[in-house]
Amino acid sequence: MARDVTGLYREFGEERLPPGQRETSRFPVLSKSGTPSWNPDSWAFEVWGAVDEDLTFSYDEFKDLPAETQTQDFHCVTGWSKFDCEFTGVTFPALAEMAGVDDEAVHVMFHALDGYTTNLPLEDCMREEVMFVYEYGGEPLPDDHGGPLRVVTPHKYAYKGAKWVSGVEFLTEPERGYWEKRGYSNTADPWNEERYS
Ligand SMILES: Nc1nc2c(c(=O)[nH]1)N[C@H]1C(S)=C(S)[C@@H](COP(=O)(O)O)O[C@H]1N2
Ligand SMILES: [Mo]
Repeated sequence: MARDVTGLYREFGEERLPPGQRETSRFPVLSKSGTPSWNPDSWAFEVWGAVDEDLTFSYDEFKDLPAETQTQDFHCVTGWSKFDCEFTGVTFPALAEMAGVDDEAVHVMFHALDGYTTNLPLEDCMREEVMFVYEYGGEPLPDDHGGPLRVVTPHKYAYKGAKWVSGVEFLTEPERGYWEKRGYSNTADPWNEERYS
């Protein structure tokens, strides 16, 4: 059973569709460069930085972790939103619990196979809706949408969700990721239209 978290907009605004967004039933692909290839035998996902224990998972190991399925909305900073996406994966708080986050950790950097990075304050990550996703609609996540593993951040514009995520770094100081260094908003609240900075 999917957990429906599409009501989270009530924390941020009156309307489910954030201002300036248009609803689409398509699922467009947006990437800074092409879709990187990955080898299921050597692919690894790593957790490091301000944690008790660095972690490494193979694809099979990651898929054996306790998972859940959520129905979420998806908001792209370029103006389209897709409602009711069904994502399966591991929640950020569950992963943080496994690693044991240090008291000094305040920020998170997500790293991806295409060289992309994106950052969020730790408290914006410690939400059940922030997930490491490997299935979309009950099928393996398509490569164009970030397969084998991507992050989703339904309370933020989607550039905060790294496709092809290869690692999570816990930081003791804020840092900026790829688009955050290039003029996209560091905070990215769709209901406050924090698109550019
Ligand atoms: N690794 C990586 N993740 C990324 C990007 C990227 O270029 N590389 N683009 C971001 C942007 S700007 C958006 S809008 C979403 C798009 O996700 P989609 O292609 O599944 O729609 O992925 C985000 N995550
Ligand atoms: Mo985007």
